[in-house]
Amino acid sequence: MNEQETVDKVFEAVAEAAPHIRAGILHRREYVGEENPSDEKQMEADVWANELLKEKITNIEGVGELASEEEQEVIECGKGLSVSMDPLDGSSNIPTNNVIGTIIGVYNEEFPCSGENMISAFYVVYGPLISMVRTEDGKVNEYVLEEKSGDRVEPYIASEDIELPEPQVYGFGGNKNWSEKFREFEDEISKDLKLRYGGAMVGDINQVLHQGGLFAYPSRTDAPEGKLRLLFEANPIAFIMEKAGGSSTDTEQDILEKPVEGLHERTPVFLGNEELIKKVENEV
Ligand code: FDP
Repeated sequence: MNEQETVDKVFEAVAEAAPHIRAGILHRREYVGEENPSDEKQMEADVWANELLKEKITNIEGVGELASEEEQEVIECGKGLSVSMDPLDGSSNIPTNNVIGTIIGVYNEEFPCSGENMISAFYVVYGPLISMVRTEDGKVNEYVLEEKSGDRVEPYIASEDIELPEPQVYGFGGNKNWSEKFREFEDEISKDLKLRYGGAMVGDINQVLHQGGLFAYPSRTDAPEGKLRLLFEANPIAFIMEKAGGSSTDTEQDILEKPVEGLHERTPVFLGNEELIKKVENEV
Protein backbone atom coordinates (compact mmCIF):
# COMPACT_ATOMS: atom_id res chain seq x y z
CA MET A 1 0.00 0.00 0.00
CA ASN A 2 1.43 3.43 -0.88
CA GLU A 3 1.37 6.40 1.53
CA GLN A 4 -1.74 7.97 0.01
CA GLU A 5 -3.69 4.71 0.22
CA THR A 6 -2.71 4.38 3.88
CA VAL A 7 -3.80 7.96 4.61
CA ASP A 8 -7.15 7.23 2.92
CA LYS A 9 -7.57 4.08 5.04
CA VAL A 10 -6.93 6.10 8.22
CA PHE A 11 -9.49 8.69 7.07
CA GLU A 12 -12.06 5.95 6.36
CA ALA A 13 -11.41 4.28 9.73
CA VAL A 14 -11.95 7.55 11.60
CA ALA A 15 -15.09 8.31 9.54
CA GLU A 16 -16.45 4.85 10.38
CA ALA A 17 -15.70 5.29 14.09
CA ALA A 18 -17.09 8.85 14.35
CA PRO A 19 -20.84 8.05 14.63
CA HIS A 20 -20.05 5.35 17.25
CA ILE A 21 -17.94 7.79 19.22
CA ARG A 22 -20.76 10.32 19.25
CA ALA A 23 -23.45 7.74 20.12
CA GLY A 24 -21.28 6.24 22.89
CA ILE A 25 -20.90 9.54 24.74
CA LEU A 26 -24.44 9.25 26.16
CA HIS A 27 -23.45 6.72 28.85
CA ARG A 28 -19.82 7.80 29.28
CA ARG A 29 -20.02 11.30 30.73
CA GLU A 30 -18.41 10.60 34.11
CA TYR A 31 -14.78 11.12 35.04
CA VAL A 32 -12.95 7.82 35.57
CA GLY A 33 -10.69 9.01 38.39
CA GLU A 34 -7.55 8.67 36.24
CA GLU A 35 -5.39 11.29 34.56
CA ASN A 36 -3.93 11.24 31.04
CA PRO A 37 -0.18 11.76 30.40
CA SER A 38 -0.78 15.55 30.47
CA ASP A 39 -2.22 15.28 34.03
CA GLU A 40 -5.74 16.07 32.87
CA LYS A 41 -8.78 14.25 34.25
CA GLN A 42 -9.99 11.52 31.90
CA MET A 43 -13.65 11.02 31.17
CA GLU A 44 -15.06 7.57 30.33
CA ALA A 45 -15.69 8.91 26.81
CA ASP A 46 -11.98 9.83 26.40
CA VAL A 47 -10.90 6.30 27.31
CA TRP A 48 -13.53 4.67 25.13
CA ALA A 49 -12.86 6.83 22.02
CA ASN A 50 -9.16 6.13 22.47
CA GLU A 51 -9.73 2.34 22.55
CA LEU A 52 -12.09 2.41 19.55
CA LEU A 53 -9.74 4.44 17.35
CA LYS A 54 -6.66 2.57 18.55
CA GLU A 55 -8.17 -0.76 17.53
CA LYS A 56 -9.09 0.54 14.07
CA ILE A 57 -5.93 2.52 13.27
CA THR A 58 -3.34 0.01 14.52
CA ASN A 59 -4.93 -2.64 12.29
CA ILE A 60 -4.37 -0.65 9.09
CA GLU A 61 -1.64 -2.02 6.88
CA GLY A 62 0.87 0.74 6.25
CA VAL A 63 0.57 2.26 9.75
CA GLY A 64 3.78 1.66 11.71
CA GLU A 65 3.00 3.43 14.97
CA LEU A 66 0.28 5.32 16.80
CA ALA A 67 0.70 8.02 19.43
CA SER A 68 -2.34 9.14 21.40
CA GLU A 69 -2.88 12.03 23.79
CA GLU A 70 -4.41 9.42 26.10
CA GLU A 71 -1.44 6.99 26.02
CA GLN A 72 1.92 7.44 27.73
CA GLU A 73 3.97 5.65 25.07
CA VAL A 74 3.97 5.20 21.31
CA ILE A 75 2.21 2.00 20.19
CA GLU A 76 4.21 0.04 17.62
CA CYS A 77 1.97 -1.79 15.17
CA GLY A 78 3.88 -2.63 12.02
CA LYS A 79 5.84 -0.90 9.32
CA GLY A 80 4.91 2.42 7.78
CA LEU A 81 3.47 5.83 8.64
CA SER A 82 3.14 7.33 12.12
CA VAL A 83 -0.31 8.49 13.22
CA SER A 84 -1.03 10.91 16.07
CA MET A 85 -4.47 11.29 17.61
CA ASP A 86 -6.38 13.35 20.11
CA PRO A 87 -9.39 10.98 20.35
CA LEU A 88 -11.72 13.50 22.01
CA ASP A 89 -10.63 17.11 21.78
CA GLY A 90 -12.47 19.48 24.11
CA SER A 91 -13.98 16.73 26.23
CA SER A 92 -14.61 19.19 29.08
CA ASN A 93 -17.43 20.40 26.77
CA ILE A 94 -19.24 17.06 27.16
CA PRO A 95 -21.13 17.83 30.43
CA THR A 96 -22.66 20.93 28.83
CA ASN A 97 -23.28 19.24 25.44
CA ASN A 98 -21.11 21.64 23.47
CA VAL A 99 -18.92 20.91 20.46
CA ILE A 100 -16.11 18.36 20.69
CA GLY A 101 -13.84 16.74 18.09
CA THR A 102 -11.13 14.29 17.10
CA ILE A 103 -7.77 15.37 15.66
CA ILE A 104 -5.49 13.16 13.53
CA GLY A 105 -2.02 13.78 12.10
CA VAL A 106 -0.10 11.48 9.75
CA TYR A 107 3.71 11.65 9.61
CA ASN A 108 6.28 9.82 7.49
CA GLU A 109 8.82 9.74 10.32
CA GLU A 110 9.03 7.97 13.68
CA PHE A 111 7.77 9.78 16.79
CA PRO A 112 8.67 12.14 18.26
CA CYS A 113 9.19 14.15 15.07
CA SER A 114 8.49 17.72 14.00
CA GLY A 115 5.54 18.94 11.94
CA GLU A 116 7.82 19.16 8.91
CA ASN A 117 7.34 15.39 8.61
CA MET A 118 3.56 15.65 8.46
CA ILE A 119 1.95 14.45 5.22
CA SER A 120 -1.74 14.68 6.07
CA ALA A 121 -4.08 15.86 8.80
CA PHE A 122 -7.78 15.82 9.53
CA TYR A 123 -10.27 16.59 12.26
CA VAL A 124 -13.80 15.57 13.10
CA VAL A 125 -16.39 18.03 14.48
CA TYR A 126 -19.21 16.44 16.49
CA GLY A 127 -21.76 19.23 16.15
CA PRO A 128 -25.34 19.28 14.85
CA LEU A 129 -23.76 17.25 12.02
CA ILE A 130 -20.61 15.16 12.05
CA SER A 131 -18.15 16.78 9.66
CA MET A 132 -14.55 16.02 8.76
CA VAL A 133 -12.01 18.50 7.45
CA ARG A 134 -9.00 17.00 5.73
CA THR A 135 -6.01 17.89 3.59
CA GLU A 136 -6.19 16.30 0.17
CA ASP A 137 -3.91 16.94 -2.85
CA GLY A 138 -2.53 20.06 -1.18
CA LYS A 139 -6.05 21.44 -0.58
CA VAL A 140 -8.45 21.47 2.37
CA ASN A 141 -11.83 19.81 1.90
CA GLU A 142 -14.75 19.38 4.27
CA TYR A 143 -17.01 16.32 4.33
CA VAL A 144 -20.29 15.71 6.10
CA LEU A 145 -20.87 12.14 7.28
CA GLU A 146 -24.09 10.30 6.59
CA GLU A 147 -24.75 7.01 8.35
CA LYS A 148 -26.02 4.22 6.11
CA SER A 149 -27.31 0.79 7.08
CA GLY A 150 -24.97 -1.50 9.02
CA ASP A 151 -21.66 0.11 9.86
CA ARG A 152 -21.45 2.03 6.60
CA VAL A 153 -20.74 5.75 6.63
CA GLU A 154 -20.68 7.92 3.54
CA PRO A 155 -18.68 11.13 3.59
CA TYR A 156 -20.27 13.75 1.31
CA ILE A 157 -18.15 16.67 0.17
CA ALA A 158 -19.54 19.85 1.74
CA SER A 159 -16.85 22.45 0.93
CA GLU A 160 -14.03 22.00 -1.53
CA ASP A 161 -10.67 23.77 -1.60
CA ILE A 162 -11.35 25.89 1.49
CA GLU A 163 -9.33 29.12 1.65
CA LEU A 164 -9.35 31.34 4.73
CA PRO A 165 -11.59 34.33 3.99
CA GLU A 166 -10.96 37.88 5.26
CA PRO A 167 -10.71 37.80 9.09
CA GLN A 168 -14.00 38.05 10.96
CA VAL A 169 -13.67 36.10 14.24
CA TYR A 170 -11.22 35.38 17.04
CA GLY A 171 -11.11 32.98 20.00
CA PHE A 172 -8.37 32.96 22.65
CA GLY A 173 -8.10 30.47 25.55
CA GLY A 174 -6.57 30.80 29.02
CA ASN A 175 -7.84 34.34 29.77
CA LYS A 176 -7.57 34.02 33.57
CA ASN A 177 -3.80 33.92 33.28
CA TRP A 178 -2.86 36.11 30.33
CA SER A 179 0.19 38.37 30.50
CA GLU A 180 -0.41 42.14 30.42
CA LYS A 181 1.10 42.24 26.92
CA PHE A 182 -1.33 39.62 25.66
CA ARG A 183 -4.28 41.43 27.28
CA GLU A 184 -3.35 44.54 25.32
CA PHE A 185 -3.12 42.49 22.13
CA GLU A 186 -6.55 40.94 22.73
CA ASP A 187 -8.01 44.35 23.43
CA GLU A 188 -6.82 45.60 20.05
CA ILE A 189 -7.99 42.47 18.17
CA SER A 190 -11.43 42.69 19.79
CA LYS A 191 -11.97 46.10 18.13
CA ASP A 192 -11.86 44.53 14.66
CA LEU A 193 -13.00 40.93 15.09
CA LYS A 194 -15.99 39.22 16.66
CA LEU A 195 -15.30 37.01 19.70
CA ARG A 196 -16.11 33.32 19.17
CA TYR A 197 -14.67 31.03 21.84
CA GLY A 198 -16.34 27.71 22.65
CA GLY A 199 -13.58 25.89 24.55
CA ALA A 200 -12.91 23.01 22.12
CA MET A 201 -10.03 23.62 19.76
CA VAL A 202 -11.67 21.93 16.75
CA GLY A 203 -14.89 23.93 17.13
CA ASP A 204 -13.06 27.24 17.47
CA ILE A 205 -10.66 26.42 14.64
CA ASN A 206 -13.51 25.38 12.39
CA GLN A 207 -15.03 28.83 12.78
CA VAL A 208 -11.73 30.50 11.92
CA LEU A 209 -11.33 28.23 8.89
CA HIS A 210 -14.76 29.19 7.55
CA GLN A 211 -14.91 32.82 8.66
CA GLY A 212 -11.27 33.90 8.77
CA GLY A 213 -9.54 35.25 11.87
CA LEU A 214 -7.33 34.08 14.69
CA PHE A 215 -7.37 31.22 17.22
CA ALA A 216 -4.91 31.33 20.10
CA TYR A 217 -4.02 29.45 23.22
CA PRO A 218 -1.05 31.53 24.40
CA SER A 219 1.53 31.16 27.09
CA ARG A 220 -0.10 31.61 30.53
CA THR A 221 1.47 33.21 33.59
CA ASP A 222 0.95 29.86 35.38
CA ALA A 223 1.87 27.71 32.31
CA PRO A 224 4.56 29.25 30.08
CA GLU A 225 4.01 26.62 27.36
CA GLY A 226 0.25 27.15 27.38
CA LYS A 227 -2.09 24.16 27.33
CA LEU A 228 -2.23 22.58 23.90
CA ARG A 229 -0.04 19.67 22.83
CA LEU A 230 2.36 20.19 19.91
CA LEU A 231 2.06 16.70 18.43
CA PHE A 232 -1.61 15.94 19.02
CA GLU A 233 -3.29 19.33 18.55
CA ALA A 234 -1.02 22.12 17.30
CA ASN A 235 0.78 20.40 14.40
CA PRO A 236 -2.23 18.81 12.64
CA ILE A 237 -4.28 22.00 12.85
CA ALA A 238 -1.31 24.14 11.75
CA PHE A 239 -0.89 21.83 8.75
CA ILE A 240 -4.55 22.27 7.79
CA MET A 241 -4.46 26.05 8.32
CA GLU A 242 -1.36 26.43 6.16
CA LYS A 243 -2.91 24.37 3.34
CA ALA A 244 -5.94 26.71 3.55
CA GLY A 245 -3.68 29.72 2.96
CA GLY A 246 -3.27 30.60 6.64
CA SER A 247 -0.31 30.44 8.94
CA SER A 248 0.80 29.40 12.44
CA THR A 249 3.24 30.49 15.12
CA ASP A 250 4.22 29.96 18.75
CA THR A 251 5.11 33.73 18.67
CA GLU A 252 8.64 33.01 17.45
CA GLN A 253 8.47 30.31 14.83
CA ASP A 254 6.15 28.43 12.55
CA ILE A 255 4.53 25.65 14.62
CA LEU A 256 5.37 23.06 11.97
CA GLU A 257 9.08 23.91 12.15
CA LYS A 258 9.25 23.57 15.92
CA PRO A 259 11.62 20.82 17.04
CA VAL A 260 9.90 18.19 19.19
CA GLU A 261 11.48 16.92 22.37
CA GLY A 262 8.76 14.92 24.08
CA LEU A 263 5.62 13.17 22.90
CA HIS A 264 3.29 15.12 25.19
CA GLU A 265 5.01 18.51 25.14
CA ARG A 266 2.91 21.66 25.04
CA THR A 267 3.27 24.85 23.06
CA PRO A 268 1.70 28.30 22.80
CA VAL A 269 -0.46 28.19 19.65
CA PHE A 270 -1.60 30.92 17.23
CA LEU A 271 -3.40 29.91 14.03
CA GLY A 272 -5.20 31.92 11.37
CA ASN A 273 -4.83 34.46 8.58
CA GLU A 274 -1.26 35.28 7.67
CA GLU A 275 -1.47 39.02 8.45
CA LEU A 276 -2.73 38.24 11.96
CA ILE A 277 0.04 35.70 12.58
CA LYS A 278 2.57 38.40 11.53
CA LYS A 279 0.92 40.78 13.98
CA VAL A 280 1.28 38.15 16.74
CA GLU A 281 4.96 37.70 15.93
CA ASN A 282 5.52 41.47 16.07
CA GLU A 283 3.41 42.30 19.11
CA VAL A 284 3.05 39.33 21.47
P1 FDP B 1 -10.22 20.16 26.82
O1 FDP B 1 -9.34 20.53 27.98
O2 FDP B 1 -11.68 20.29 27.10
O3 FDP B 1 -9.86 18.82 26.19
O4 FDP B 1 -7.39 19.86 24.42
C1 FDP B 1 -7.46 20.84 25.32
C2 FDP B 1 -8.67 21.74 25.20
O5 FDP B 1 -9.91 21.23 25.64
C3 FDP B 1 -8.88 22.34 23.79
O6 FDP B 1 -9.71 21.61 22.96
C4 FDP B 1 -9.41 23.72 24.06
O7 FDP B 1 -9.08 24.63 23.04
C5 FDP B 1 -8.77 24.07 25.38
O8 FDP B 1 -8.36 22.85 26.00
C6 FDP B 1 -9.74 24.76 26.30
O9 FDP B 1 -9.08 25.21 27.43
P2 FDP B 1 -9.76 26.21 28.50
O10 FDP B 1 -10.69 25.34 29.31
O11 FDP B 1 -8.61 26.71 29.29
O12 FDP B 1 -10.49 27.27 27.75
